[in-house]
Amino acid sequence: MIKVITYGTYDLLHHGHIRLLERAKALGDYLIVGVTADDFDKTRGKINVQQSLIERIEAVKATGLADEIIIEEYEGQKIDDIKKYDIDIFTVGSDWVGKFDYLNEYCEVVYLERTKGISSSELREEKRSIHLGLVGNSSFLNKVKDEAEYVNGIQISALCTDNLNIMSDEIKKVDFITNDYFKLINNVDAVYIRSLPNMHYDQIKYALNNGKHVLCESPLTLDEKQTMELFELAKSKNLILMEAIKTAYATAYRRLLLLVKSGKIGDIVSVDATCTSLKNNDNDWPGIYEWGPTALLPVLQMLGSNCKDYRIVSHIDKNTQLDNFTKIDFLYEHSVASIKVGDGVKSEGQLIISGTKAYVYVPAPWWKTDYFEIRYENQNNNQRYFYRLEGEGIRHELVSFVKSIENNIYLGNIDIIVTRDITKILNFFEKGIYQKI
Ligand code: C2G
Repeated sequence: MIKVITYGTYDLLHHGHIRLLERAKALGDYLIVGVTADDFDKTRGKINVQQSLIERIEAVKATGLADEIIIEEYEGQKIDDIKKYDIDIFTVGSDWVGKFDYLNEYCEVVYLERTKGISSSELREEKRSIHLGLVGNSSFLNKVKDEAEYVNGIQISALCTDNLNIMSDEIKKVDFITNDYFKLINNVDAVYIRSLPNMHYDQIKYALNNGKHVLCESPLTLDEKQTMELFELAKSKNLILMEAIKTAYATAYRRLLLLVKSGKIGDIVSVDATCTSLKNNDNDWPGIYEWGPTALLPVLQMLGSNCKDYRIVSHIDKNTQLDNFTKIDFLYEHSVASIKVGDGVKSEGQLIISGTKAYVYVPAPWWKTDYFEIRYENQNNNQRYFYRLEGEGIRHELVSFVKSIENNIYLGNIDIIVTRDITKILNFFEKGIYQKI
């Protein structure tokens, strides 16, 4: 019996895929199809896959061409599979010609002519393209513009800023540039807001009242009630309101969150996150807004919202009278947490999650990490995880925003309760409920 194997994402299955599978099947007597896992696709740069792994497996199964379906999860798995399944022929489309010659050492390699005129990415692009407007005075908008180039279904078509001189030449090519937010709103389908936190509430409310989806940097607002009011408004208008914290969309961070919540390190007893930078420009907002939401993310996503007590201590800059370093301690029923954040003090930007069986160590800068370790008492059992991260998570965040709009359901990685609690904690700050040193 001649056994054939082939691999693919098989997103939005089309006749090009089916022709490949038919010809692969004809090469032998038994065909195994390896369908790529979501994380594996992300690490190899395919971030726009529309369908889940299960949907893609079901579609391949429905063709009736595969005698067996497996999941491709890591680089190099093909060699393991060829040995494990005693494969005679590996085949793939001619768009990969040459890339898998190394498999000749293990089996015959056959490249089949790719079917012209059809591809999953073209099918994805055919979906309505969402016109996104960027709002704010931060050079970070240049990064968002660059990242959007990797995302199917969205195009940056407008910019609202008072600070055009720090914007890139690329971003200045957009169709519509203004410093008038209300004019911008009439020219887009959705907005990405990175303005001062105290402007968010009014800007989000106006956008939603004009039928626009919103992706807004955290904190969404500075008042818990306002945050919940905006989510209600978005829901009533069938619009997407999504908080932007790019770390939540970094593959490594997502995986460590899932591992920890699955009990991998036992009961979580402590979460300790540090994020600091030295002011890259004279923000006239409290330093806690720069890093507070990011540092709060693992605390709230791992320990939840039933914190019994907080202690907020801030180091105040003598000149600006603003906090340039803040430490917040949290007391939960059976755990503690602490965050140290600052936009005027340097410290070790690591994340440590302490558990009853092991602990997670994420090296600095943990908030854009592609790597973490799970460390045990017996160091021989330590495990290292690596997930390539392109673009600090911004492109994945934009993909999530687009998918939410296209599917008309919130598919973001940050629960509304977490967004609410970030607002609540920062509101303590707004009200001055913190100790100054
Ligand atoms: N294909 C084809 N004709 C097309 C599109 C795709 O013959 N018009 C083939 C591809 O060459 C591949 C298979 O169909 O052999 C699945 O294509 P994709 O889902 O795009 O997956 P891809 O990333 O190309 O998978 O490691 C090998 C890769 O996983 C191949």
